[in-house]
Amino acid sequence: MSSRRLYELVTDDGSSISPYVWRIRYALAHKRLDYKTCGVGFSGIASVGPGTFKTLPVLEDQGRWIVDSWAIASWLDEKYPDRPLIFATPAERSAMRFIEKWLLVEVVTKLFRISVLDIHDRLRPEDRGYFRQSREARLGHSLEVAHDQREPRVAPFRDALHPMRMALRETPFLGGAEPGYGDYMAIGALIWGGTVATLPLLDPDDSLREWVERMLTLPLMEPAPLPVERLFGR
Ligand SMILES: N[C@@H](CCC(=O)N[C@@H](CS)C(=O)NCC(=O)O)C(=O)O
Repeated sequence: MSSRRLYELVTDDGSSISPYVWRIRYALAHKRLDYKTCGVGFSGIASVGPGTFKTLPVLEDQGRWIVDSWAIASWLDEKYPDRPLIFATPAERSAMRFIEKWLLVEVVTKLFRISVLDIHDRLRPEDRGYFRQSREARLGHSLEVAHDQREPRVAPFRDALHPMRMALRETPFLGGAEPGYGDYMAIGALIWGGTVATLPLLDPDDSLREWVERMLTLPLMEPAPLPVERLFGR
């Protein structure tokens, strides 16, 4: 039985909803490492491990505690160099850091504004007050105002994904012939959005659909993290 544990952010019904956790779930599958998951709400983060962590994911592996998805991905390669590498070269690692920042600014932030009330409504009751207060401070207005403004924000979110559509015309994955950490980060954001959003985030005819289907049905990731219809509306 695995002693490796991934602490992940969960909703009231136990769904895993952090984009940062999803990329690590894919990264662990890439490394062919088994693990158990421990679902935590926002108010439970302070009780994980030594009690000093502020965010999830956190990985506990053979007595070591690692916080932050980038640190976890880097550590997995360092600790398990004989398994498939997440960052095969320093140049790939740097390029992935750029994609991570691009996704944060162009994709995660846009998804957050579209679905922030939907996230709130899915949280455990004890997490909702903290989430509302911290996210309203970040937004500068209420979650309800963000919700009312969400529909015109969907088209700019879809447009932001265009560099991915262009790259995926040339290769089946952002990583080329095989999926890589760029794919894991990107699909992680879409799984998070698709799990919580109460409107279809992507057009059913979006050319990204084939890649989304490939990423959601990777044999390494069984069962599929999300039904593809959750993202496309049909
Ligand atoms: N840079 C961190 C970001 C992780 C992060 O922001 N996680 C969120 C959940 S999606 C979190 O734990 N937030 C805690 C809070 O807002 O109190 C990483 O890559 O792991």
